[in-house]
Amino acid sequence: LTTASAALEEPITPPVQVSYTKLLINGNFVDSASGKTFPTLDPRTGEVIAHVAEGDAEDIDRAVVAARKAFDEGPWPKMTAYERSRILNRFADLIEKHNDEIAALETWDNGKPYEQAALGEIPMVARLFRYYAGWADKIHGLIVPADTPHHVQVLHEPIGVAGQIIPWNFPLLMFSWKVGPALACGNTIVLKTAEQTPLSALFVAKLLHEAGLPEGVLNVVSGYGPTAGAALASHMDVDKLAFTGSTVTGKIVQQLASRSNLKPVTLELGGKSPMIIMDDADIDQAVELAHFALFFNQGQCCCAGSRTFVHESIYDEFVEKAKARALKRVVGDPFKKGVEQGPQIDEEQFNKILHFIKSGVDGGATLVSGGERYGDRGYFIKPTIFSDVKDGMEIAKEEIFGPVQSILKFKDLDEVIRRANASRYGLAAGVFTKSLDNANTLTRALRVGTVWINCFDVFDAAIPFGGYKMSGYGREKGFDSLKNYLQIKAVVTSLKNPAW
Ligand code: TXE
Repeated sequence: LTTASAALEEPITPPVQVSYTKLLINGNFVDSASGKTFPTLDPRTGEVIAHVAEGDAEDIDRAVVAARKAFDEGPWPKMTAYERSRILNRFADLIEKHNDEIAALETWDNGKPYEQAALGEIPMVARLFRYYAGWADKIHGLIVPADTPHHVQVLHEPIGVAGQIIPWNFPLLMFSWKVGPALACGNTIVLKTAEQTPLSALFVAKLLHEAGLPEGVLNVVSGYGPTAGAALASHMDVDKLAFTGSTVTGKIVQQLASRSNLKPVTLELGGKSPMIIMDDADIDQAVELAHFALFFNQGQCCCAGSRTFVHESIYDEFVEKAKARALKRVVGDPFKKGVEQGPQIDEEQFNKILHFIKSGVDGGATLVSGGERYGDRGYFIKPTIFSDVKDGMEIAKEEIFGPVQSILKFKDLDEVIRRANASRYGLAAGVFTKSLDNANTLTRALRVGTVWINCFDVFDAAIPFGGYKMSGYGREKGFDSLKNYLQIKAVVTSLKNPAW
């Protein structure tokens, strides 16, 4: 069960320096109130990249005070929408200018392949800010007809100070999904990054200020969840909370929000997304797509196609080909050209994944490839495949969040619909078929926020993304995301002369 490798020799020196490690509060980089720092690690080796200021409740409070002032006194919410739009566009220009540097920082802190960051994610971040720059001056209310002699306006106003908590799997992309729409609507923000990946957000937040963002509008606090994150979720002066992370923590932040000031919450949580391969599929293409759906980003995607359902008539051939593809997957130093898979984010996730692999073996699934760590340092795991996976097994129910593909067999459409929906999650699904009828039936029957037909992981700035069931609620990206950051005010004016 060996794996193609780009050999883990000495790690390549990242072509970037760490410039910012302090908290960004009110437009300035400052130490944490406690003076404490925490290390952020290189997942290739487990070595320290930098020590970063560790924010906690007191720093969150300082950041909220700054965001509150910037909201209440302006100029940000009072500026013309066009001027806000121009600042967001200038920010997108600066991201493009620094694309490779930002990508290197992201790879260093997160472990994702540099090519993926430089050619895919960072350009998408710039695109997303342009998309929301385009919305800034097109957010407007309504005039609605009433039964009585009144002139009725519905105003769409910014919601106020937004608290945003993001994870480590796509640090800057998650930054953009949260910050883009919130700024376009005229809100101010306190953002808490994930403790594993604090670096890239600090770098781009500086660029956003260079683009003309007034001080206090975006405050970035690095720190841990139970301290800084919990303080943000329970702060009485935060008007809205947006969270991406695990379902367990999503429940906690929702409770904190309701126990404090009832701030509205949107949650983007875990998943166990089905990837359904019908019997009419081109097997080679299906294998490649299902491989991508699961292994992309080291398997660390909330929407990973982590239950590969394959029709019984093509099952054996599919498993053989999936194995061949997994064995060819190039694992190694993510800065090296051609590397498809870098390390997992940290030791905790690494151990969690190895636990699930053991559980798959103990539970009776057939280990087809991988199944162990790769190399002898850092957090690399061999691309792993299980066949003969049954619905009741832990690996078929829980979010593994790693490079572990579970292949399940099905007989007919009704059966696969029932089994695909028998999950407490409902984030996404993939469907691979040449039949329009199969595609239409599955699309309507699957209880998920996104259905990808003959594709997977297509993330356009304009396409809404979010979950059904315990994958959360609210949508990010697209027009729908703006609704998370707007208040609605009805203005009813008595008409003196209704006829006119
Ligand atoms: O998540 P957490 P973790 C899933 C995935 C992964 C698992 C655990 O299955 O293996 O979650 O990862 C902050 N109050 N996803 O532990 O805890 C935390 O600091 C407020 C899916 O990293 O949810 C970080 O900023 N905030 C996922 C963020 O929450 C708290 C992406 C996410 O951390 C907090 C990541 C608290 N009490 C993991 N505790 C996706 N949906 O894409 C933690 N945080």
